[in-house]
Amino acid sequence: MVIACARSPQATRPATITPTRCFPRYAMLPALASRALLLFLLPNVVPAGGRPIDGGSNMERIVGGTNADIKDFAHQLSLEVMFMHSCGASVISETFALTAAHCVFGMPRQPPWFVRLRAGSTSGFLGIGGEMHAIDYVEPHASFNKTTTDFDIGLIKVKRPFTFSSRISPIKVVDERHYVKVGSIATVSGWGMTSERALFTPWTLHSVDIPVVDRSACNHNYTAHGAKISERMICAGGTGDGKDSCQGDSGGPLISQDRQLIGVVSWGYGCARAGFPGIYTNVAHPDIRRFIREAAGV
Ligand code: 4AZ
Repeated sequence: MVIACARSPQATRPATITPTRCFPRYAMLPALASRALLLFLLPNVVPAGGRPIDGGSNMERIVGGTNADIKDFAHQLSLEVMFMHSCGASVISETFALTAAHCVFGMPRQPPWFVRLRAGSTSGFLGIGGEMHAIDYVEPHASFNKTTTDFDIGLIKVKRPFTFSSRISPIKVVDERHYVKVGSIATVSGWGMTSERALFTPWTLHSVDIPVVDRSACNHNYTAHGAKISERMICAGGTGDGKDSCQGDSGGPLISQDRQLIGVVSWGYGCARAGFPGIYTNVAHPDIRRFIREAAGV
């Protein structure tokens, strides 16, 4: 979400460059609450781009994507804080969901009742439907660094197991070191912003196909602006075709063509800017994959 992202602290970056690195969303509760209030007061709000936030099936989703049905993304979850979509997450077992560390960082290990997961629903922002899951505990990776956004992976254990169905089912987590090839197409889904300047996240789940791009080329562009792409990160998109993940997609899944979870939406410089791919946590990296295996048994 736009409101949850802070100016990156690197002093070397020119004043005009402000990558969207997120700090803990939990700290943004008052902003979330006021945004909810605004929505109730303005039922037909139009985001900065001038389009209504919901409507026909041709609406732009994610950035440059299309509407998606939860049945095709039955692993997709919405992490809600105070009844508002906050982050994406993925079902990886009966009791565990995978998300970004920055989505749960700063929360108490056992979060309050109003932090919940919604499963099995296509609608997101102030979502309805599906089943709600109270959270047993959250566990961000111990090495997560909120300045560099390295090790941006976290687990959420639910109190009651997910009831698997056509709308709720686990996604296979890619094996350790089974790195995705540069140039292969991956799919990212979520309820995030449809443009960098949007004010509201959409009602409906959406998805977009993007190519995985070379890390060193990606690092080259980001390094010029004071950010570093570590081996625990995958770059995808940024080809200038207007397709990307954006704020609010964080924590959600990037899956391969053979439907394995290869990435978790993490950060990026704006959304859909040419030369600045979206950055995803590299699930196949041993440090990330081991954490998932040891903490969730998956
Ligand atoms: C975010 O803040 C975010 N364009 C997610 C994805 C991207 C940028 C920011 C990638 O949640």
